[in-house]
Amino acid sequence: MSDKAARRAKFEQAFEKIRDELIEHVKGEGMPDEAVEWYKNNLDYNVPGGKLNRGMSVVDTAEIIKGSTLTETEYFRAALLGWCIELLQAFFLVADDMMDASITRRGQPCWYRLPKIGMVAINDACMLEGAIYHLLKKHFRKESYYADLLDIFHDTAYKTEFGQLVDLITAPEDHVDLSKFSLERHRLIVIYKTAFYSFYLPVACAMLMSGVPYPEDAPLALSILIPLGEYFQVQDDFLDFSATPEVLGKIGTDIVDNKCSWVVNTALLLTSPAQTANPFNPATTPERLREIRKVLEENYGRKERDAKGVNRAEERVKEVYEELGVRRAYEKYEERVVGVLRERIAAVEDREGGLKKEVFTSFLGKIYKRSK
Ligand code: DMA
Ligand code: MG
Ligand code: MG
Ligand code: MG
Repeated sequence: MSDKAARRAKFEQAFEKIRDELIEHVKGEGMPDEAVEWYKNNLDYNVPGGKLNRGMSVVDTAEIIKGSTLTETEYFRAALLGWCIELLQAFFLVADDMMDASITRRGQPCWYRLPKIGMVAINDACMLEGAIYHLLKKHFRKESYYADLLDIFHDTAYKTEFGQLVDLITAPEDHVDLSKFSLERHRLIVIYKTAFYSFYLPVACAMLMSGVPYPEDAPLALSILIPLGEYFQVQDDFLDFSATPEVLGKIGTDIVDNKCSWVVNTALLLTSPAQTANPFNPATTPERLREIRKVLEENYGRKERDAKGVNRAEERVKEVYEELGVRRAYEKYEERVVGVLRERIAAVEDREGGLKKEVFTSFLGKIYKRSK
């Protein structure tokens, strides 16, 4: 087994223990067997099957801060915080898939789409969130930083919900208006809906449990982790259109859902009236760029499917994305943003028992050029 696989297996083992604790607790509350079984299925189906980047980052960061291997007790506490972040993520994803009308997630049908589940998924999502606070109380109640830990989870979840709100209301189902979109609006959405919980939260958890002066070091952490999170969601947007569902584990919905994605914003910039040439495909003359703009306006956010179940409008949008050279635009974006991030990370002064460059390079290494 590779080192990476072994680390994942160890982290997954901690989940078994945490899940059993949660199950024992609901049993102890006297819940009927069918409720216990339902909750167990909810946990098993929605929590452990992802990339686990967020959760494992708590362990990795705690280890980097300490500068040596964690003891078994330290490991379990870091893993527990990591699994709390994975529970938060599961809560958001179960709800997100309902709101985005998604079909698959992590290579299996979205939870709400299982015939037996349906709208109960709303309560199941809430229960995944509830589990976090039960676990934090059980394992961290006596710590001096318990209130800070609660605050950071509450504040981060609230920020994510604001982000989801702006994401959803910028993409009304029945009214496509591409003039509402901009890269500024996109940045706001992705920082709130993704960056705080995916990047800042794991590091904040590791800092708290490691006794790093907090919140004094928070601004430094934020100054790198928020742009890193923005880059991560640009990747998510790009993969939504460009990756195959087999690799990605989910079927992209952004075009049909009228989302203010990085991809459509890039296409809109490349076809703006001010644009006289396209660096990513010189064959697209100014005249052709105007035609492409019209294709986007007429086909983006359309839900109709033909008799074979094919959404032709979505296909047309994908064709013009390819013609515009969005893949090359993305490669250029990625090189530029990673260059800036590397510079910022290089300027971090390593602190004994505190934040170090490696905290950030480890994150960047996990996502650079990712394909899923
Ligand atoms: C996800 O945005 C954000 C949260 C808070 C779940 P998204 O809808 O682009 O995610 P996905 O592509 O995974 O559905
Ligand atoms: Mg979604
Ligand atoms: Mg969404
Ligand atoms: Mg997405």
